[in-house]
Amino acid sequence: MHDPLPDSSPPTSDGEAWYGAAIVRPQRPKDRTIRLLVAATLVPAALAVASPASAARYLSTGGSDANPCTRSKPCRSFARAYTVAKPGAVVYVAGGSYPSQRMNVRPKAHGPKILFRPAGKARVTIDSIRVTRGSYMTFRGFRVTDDTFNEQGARWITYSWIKMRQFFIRGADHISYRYSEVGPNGSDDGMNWITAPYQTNDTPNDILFDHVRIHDFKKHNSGAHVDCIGIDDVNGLVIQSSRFWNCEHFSIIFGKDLANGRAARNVLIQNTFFDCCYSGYYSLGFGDVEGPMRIRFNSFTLGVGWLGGSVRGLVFDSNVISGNSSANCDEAVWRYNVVASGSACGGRRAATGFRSPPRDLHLRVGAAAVNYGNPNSHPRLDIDGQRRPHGRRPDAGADERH
Ligand SMILES: [Ca+2]
Ligand SMILES: [Ca+2]
Repeated sequence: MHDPLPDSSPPTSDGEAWYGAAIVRPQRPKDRTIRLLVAATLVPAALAVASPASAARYLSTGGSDANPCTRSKPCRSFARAYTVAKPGAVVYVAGGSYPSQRMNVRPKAHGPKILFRPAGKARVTIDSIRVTRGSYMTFRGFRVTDDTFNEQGARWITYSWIKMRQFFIRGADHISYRYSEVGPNGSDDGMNWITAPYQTNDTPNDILFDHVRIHDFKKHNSGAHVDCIGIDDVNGLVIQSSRFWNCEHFSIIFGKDLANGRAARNVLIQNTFFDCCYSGYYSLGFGDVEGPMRIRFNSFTLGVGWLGGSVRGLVFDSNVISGNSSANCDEAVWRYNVVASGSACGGRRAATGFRSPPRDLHLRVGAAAVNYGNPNSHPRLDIDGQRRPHGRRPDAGADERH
């Protein structure tokens, strides 16, 4: 019922269309963060030309880690290339299929990040990327067959334009996923997780998902509970301009880490389409939340629900939600929300005005959400990268109608 998945080929300079093609009209990058992203990917290349200190390195499936990772003598493993590369270097990866890459390396003390990318338009497939220890690295434009796994020794890692099956963030800090795609899961009922490593207090800090598509986390075996993401112990998490669909139970379940008792705090979720679910009841399920958690300018095809834990500091601001229970009104601060059925908790009761749900949650002409969003505080851009507000006030939901 959704658009075909995008081509997994490495992105071109017009990569924005790769993300946008299936769900939104392609937009030029207008967002400052996107411009910075583009700048960040260009700067290392410029340095590589200008300065031998950040000379390019090369990898190929036929290379050897006894080599210096030069063009004529390429290396074989990502870890070896990282070790010999200087901050800001580009590592060009020749086409082909690479086995799992474990980064257990001496971390660089500072950036700019070392960029791993396909050489030219090569197609590069990697079984998995596991960062056990390492810092300041960007993986860009690869297909990862299995997972990307950030362990507690991982710092300042970016995944950009990566198509993968699953991700794990377990105690790692400063981890970004941008313009990437996650899913579908496999027959083992796997799901994505953000929390401390097993039986530790090592909270993951400063995590970003920006323009990420997470979908098709299904239950394959009876009795399994499968969500698109499980989030327990995390401090500092932003999920924005992203899209969830075909999650079995919930899009996101917030809970408490069983070992250390900590839950999510300092969370912002904005400009995201949540289409939910196969057999679950809620887009967002709140088991435990320490807060603050701000959920603003999102569009939901299903409601949100409390699961019986301790939930504090939750604000719902300027969302469009298909249904909501009046019992939720006292559990959070609600303002400027549009709710189609049930209680809007002081907001507006009206049809969602979605253009073509579940696939397309942009707003129709005349939708009640148009010009109903919070006029005093809002994201500068919408899910499409279009400016807010358009007209006299911002629109509720992820889409600002232009
Ligand atoms: Ca508006
Ligand atoms: Ca828009």
